[in-house]
Amino acid sequence: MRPLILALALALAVPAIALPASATATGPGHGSEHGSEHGPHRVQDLRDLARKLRINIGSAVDVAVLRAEPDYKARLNREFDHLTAENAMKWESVEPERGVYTWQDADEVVRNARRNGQQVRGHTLVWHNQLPAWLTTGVENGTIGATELRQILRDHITTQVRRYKGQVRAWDVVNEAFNEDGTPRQTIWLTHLGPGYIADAFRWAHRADPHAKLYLNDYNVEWNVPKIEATLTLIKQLQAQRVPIDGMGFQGHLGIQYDYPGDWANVMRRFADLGLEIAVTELDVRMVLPVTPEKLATQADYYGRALSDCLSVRACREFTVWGFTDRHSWVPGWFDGEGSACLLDENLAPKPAYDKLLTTRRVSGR
Ligand code: 9MR
Repeated sequence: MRPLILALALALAVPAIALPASATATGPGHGSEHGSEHGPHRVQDLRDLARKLRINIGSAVDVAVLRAEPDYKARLNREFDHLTAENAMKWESVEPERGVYTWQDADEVVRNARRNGQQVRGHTLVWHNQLPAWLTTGVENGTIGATELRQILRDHITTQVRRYKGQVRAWDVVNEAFNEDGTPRQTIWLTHLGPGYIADAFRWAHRADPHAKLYLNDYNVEWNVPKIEATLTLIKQLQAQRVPIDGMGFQGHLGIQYDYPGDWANVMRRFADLGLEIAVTELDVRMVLPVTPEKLATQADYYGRALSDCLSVRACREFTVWGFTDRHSWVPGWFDGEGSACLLDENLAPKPAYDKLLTTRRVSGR
């Protein structure tokens, strides 16, 4: 190849992966100079929206799909500026055998984010689900006692947070610590280490990456009063002990068969008033199948309200959905007869909820 042609080929190849796709999606064909909804000010996609709203808009990523489906990958990178590994950073994924670390999938998420100018939420360090069998069995049969378990948890947090130091913006340090009635969830952590495991986890994570934002994350905190109060009380206790906690994550697994959590913005504000950063970390809005235009309209309303609620609280700076296409969503596998929870359908066509988000604007105060 002659040098000029080689240089041209390189120039064409490199920016294609280095630039967010939205940056290349302007120009002829994408809006005219005449203004209106088709004009240059029209919001092009979710990344464009995120820039205009000055928040991050993210999605959970399924790494196997990221590798296997180019249209999924292209769309993810075009629409989102923040990523969460749906499963790849969970303990059973990164250390399936004791001392044997399998970072490939988690690395892939971080690498994809670096190449596409996306930030990362690390999910999750301390949880009761998706623990490796060697750990749960060892605790059950007594071969792993409390002292060793504490050491194992400390090593896990330190190793994982250090590995991604400077590359993970925010960590879900402790996930789903409470029951629906506000009592602490009886996990192996609480049972064997006592309630101090939460403060320990935040301190260990902070030592491993002092700049990462450290979050408590949970579901139903959008509306469930006992859970809200218990979580607020815990955070105040942690702050009184100078535990480095930075944020509260609201998962936001909603369904249109239930009322929209109308008090959500106020709840976010109560956490923000404690000085915390706020994130919507796992939003999806499921419905009882079959899909109808009416249900899609209601779903669009829920997505739009969730974004508006986040925007109405200055501290809310990340809005992440738990998957962006109905082709790959956890919902049908978990809720019999329910589905269609995402912004795009199986063919990656935008649903009304997607269009609703694009038209959402900032409210006063930000
Ligand atoms: O979406 C995840 C699904 O693929 C897993 O099978 C499941 C196992 O527990 O976890 C799902 O993600 C959960 C997240 O990690 C924590 N909040 C609830 C999410 C949906 O169950």
